[in-house]
Amino acid sequence: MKTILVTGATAGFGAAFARRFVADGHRVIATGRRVERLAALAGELGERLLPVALDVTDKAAVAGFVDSLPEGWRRIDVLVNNAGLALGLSPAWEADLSDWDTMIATNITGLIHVTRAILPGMVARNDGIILNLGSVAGVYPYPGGHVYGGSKAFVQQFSLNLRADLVGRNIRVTDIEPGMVQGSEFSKVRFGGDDNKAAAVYAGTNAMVPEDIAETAAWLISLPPHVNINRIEMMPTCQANGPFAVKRE
Ligand code: NDP
Ligand code: 8X3
Repeated sequence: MKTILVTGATAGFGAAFARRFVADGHRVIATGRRVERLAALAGELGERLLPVALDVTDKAAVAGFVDSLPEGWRRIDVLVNNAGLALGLSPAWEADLSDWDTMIATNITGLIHVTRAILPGMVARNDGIILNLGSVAGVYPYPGGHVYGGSKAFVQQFSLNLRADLVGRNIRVTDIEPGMVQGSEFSKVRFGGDDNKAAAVYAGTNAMVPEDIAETAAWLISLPPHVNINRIEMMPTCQANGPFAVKRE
């Protein structure tokens, strides 16, 4: 049984990770800002789920997070850096700067602060797994992707560089890079709560679902300790990377 910290467990992938890990016999520290969602998850999953409010952009709370946990929960075997968001899809010159700041604060600064808070314990025990949620957006550019894609490219390179520091240690790091996933709140958040715009993103597709990503995470943490998957890129069969954009006169 592993103790698994999941950031952003109040919706989407994070809630699916929590459900899958508990079903597989692990314990989950489920975090996020919406405490009522965490309480509902605890009600659903029982005592192997510990709900703890955590805003990953709150640097002081992140720094004190491990010490704030109840005794018996402080040894974190697996960190799932899942909390993240995209805001807006307008072209860069029209994008809202505060949206850019929020994406950087959450997807980059939040993720590295959480990692920096959890990693020393893993190094001291010479044992641990870190799963970072990157994205195909960190590999393939698309219009309106600008800072979101840039933040996920950071997550990919940060993950690979962590492994460079950790070589020879029993600590694994994987960048999970999903493509189109329906059934989370990702597009609703991106479009400021507009359900119709969010639904249109997935109309007529057979996109992946959060449980597909949870299945992959469950497989990753079940691998023999000497096996590190550096990056894993996932798309539904209805999606592929396209040709270069060429503007012709
Ligand atoms: P959701 O919007 O459904 O879930 C995002 C989660 O992140 C929520 O639980 C939210 O919790 C949490 N979160 C956001 N900001 C913060 C914060 N400041 N502090 C703590 N938690 C925060 O999105 P998904 O489940 O789809 O996305 C999960 C991850 O996967 C993200 O990193 C996303 O970029 C990535 N991803 C998503 C894809 C998709 O198509 N859906 C594809 C590829 C990657 P709360 O608001 O309660 O704090
Ligand atoms: C989410 C996938 O393609 O909407 O990271 O950016 S995409």
